[in-house]
Amino acid sequence: MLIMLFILLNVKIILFMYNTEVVNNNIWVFLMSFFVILFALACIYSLNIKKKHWLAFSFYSAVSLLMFVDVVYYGYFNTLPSVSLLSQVGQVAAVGDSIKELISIKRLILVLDLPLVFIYIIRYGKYRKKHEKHSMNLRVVLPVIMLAVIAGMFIYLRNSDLFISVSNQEFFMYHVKDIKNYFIDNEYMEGSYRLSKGEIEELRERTKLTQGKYTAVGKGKNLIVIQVEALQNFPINLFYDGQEVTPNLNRLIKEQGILYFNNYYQLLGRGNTSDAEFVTNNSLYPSMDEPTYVQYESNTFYGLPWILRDNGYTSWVFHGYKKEFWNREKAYVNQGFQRFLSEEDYEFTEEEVSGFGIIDEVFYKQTLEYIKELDSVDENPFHAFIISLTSHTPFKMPERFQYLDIREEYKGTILGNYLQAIHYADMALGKFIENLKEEGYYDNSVIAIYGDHFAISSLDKDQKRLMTDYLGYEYDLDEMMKVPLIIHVPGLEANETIDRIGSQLDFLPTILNIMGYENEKGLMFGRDLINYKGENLVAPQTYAVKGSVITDEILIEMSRDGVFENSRAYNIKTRELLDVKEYRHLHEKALSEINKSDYILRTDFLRSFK
Ligand code: GP9
Ligand code: MN
Repeated sequence: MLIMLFILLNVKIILFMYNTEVVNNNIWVFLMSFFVILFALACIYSLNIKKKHWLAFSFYSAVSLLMFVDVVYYGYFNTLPSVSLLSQVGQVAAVGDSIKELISIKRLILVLDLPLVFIYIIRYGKYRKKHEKHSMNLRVVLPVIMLAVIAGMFIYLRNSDLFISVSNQEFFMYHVKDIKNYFIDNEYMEGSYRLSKGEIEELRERTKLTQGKYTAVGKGKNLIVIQVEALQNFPINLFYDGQEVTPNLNRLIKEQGILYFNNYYQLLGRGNTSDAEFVTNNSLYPSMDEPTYVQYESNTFYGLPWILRDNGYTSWVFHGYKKEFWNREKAYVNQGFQRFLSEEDYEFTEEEVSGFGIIDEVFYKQTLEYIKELDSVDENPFHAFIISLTSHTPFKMPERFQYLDIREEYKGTILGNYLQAIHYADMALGKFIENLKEEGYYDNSVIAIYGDHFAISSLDKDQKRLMTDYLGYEYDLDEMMKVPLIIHVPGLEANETIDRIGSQLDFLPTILNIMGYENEKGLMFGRDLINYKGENLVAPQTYAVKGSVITDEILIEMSRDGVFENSRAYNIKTRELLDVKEYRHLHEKALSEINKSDYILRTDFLRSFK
């Protein structure tokens, strides 16, 4: 029976490696898993207990289930999960639809056999035991030999440059390392990484408001920021069989007073939508341990809501879903929002719900009423941060909200569904902007609209193929992570498309320049995309592993195994592959920026910063 489990587990190692796209040092990765399993089963075999078949089955089930969780998580985030995420399991039910999409047979197969093995053990477990009467010596010697082999391999890897690569990819080593980091990393970080005086000064300089193009054009105006769920850049100006996918946004982009940033990227950590919010409002990198709103709920922040409040504004946030989700309700307090209008503040019928929550049309309509209330708080301008929801993965809109004619071949595909969903989101947003105009808010408010993150993954082979076929060019990480940023500035006599590279990290300095307010008590890692003269970079940590970089010219996709030399670099415009070694300085710059920002979060630096 143990032999059967041993064989099955080896098959599962291969499935795990396939699903998690192990690309480097495969033999080492396999051998390590192989010997750890052999060691565990040998230990069980050597025990002198009656129910050892159940112990073996428990081990087998635990490994199978964890592998399954790993590959499902990998399917979405392109990285293995960390134990620190256990605090987030409560959110699983809410994202049920998204998870269902990920449970394909190539992943499910890791656990499908468990009931069969269970039945097999009930029937034959006891019987097999009689045949396992080997000598005591063998029982002891076998685990000891295995342990020696594992120790030997470990020491060899430790002393070679294979260690990082293998430990980032191999099932057991990854989880042991992750648990170790979880318990002792904090101490390590605080003790060993410090921001030097020079670095703090450089950040302080970076954070200052300098007079430049469009500075303070929006001063004294309201600020309405709309974060649109899963709005990518590719649907902008796209026609599907002659049908305009986002007609309202396209029309808006052409109006006077519009700045359209068409090379703008998402920058997420573990908290998806909520990290897009966090990064946008604070110009700090998101945490990679837990959603930033959870891990640093009670830190001191000095982002957009606080800065505007210090300039007389009242700052409210609106989102049509449960207030506890992503820990928003608690986190918003230290983010600086004075009131959070969540699902419970909206009225809706069952018909007015799609997928995740209240449909955008109903949400925006009632939000407008709340905005009137916000406007009447005092004579000063207001700040409204609005987070939409309907265009959420898997984008399955009820028939009554599907307005596009989708060709048979795309019906039911993620692209077909997404086009319908984003078309609906655009329609609802268009109505909202019309209503803002009617109520007189359009002319006295700066309005910023951007997407929180991607909708269709270039890391999923099927989705990548579908998108590449449809778009007619390779759908790669750069197109996947690109979201539009559109800023309407009343009184601005220009219409400009700004195509320099930037990300959500750059939103705060960019909008502060337009609004004309200085960040006096915080630090910002982003750049004002209108005035910054130097070379900007985008340093993602999810979907592309930490250490990846995007600049105006190139994209470095850090290797899955964490070894820089194994990474891929290509020219964004020509797609020509480049020698990654030439770009180490960019990679190091990205790491250093992330680490500095991380230090600020971990030490709650802004609490005592002056
Ligand atoms: C839920 C919404 C969706 O409130 O923000 O979150 P996501 O699943 O995109 O992170
Ligand atoms: Mn989202």
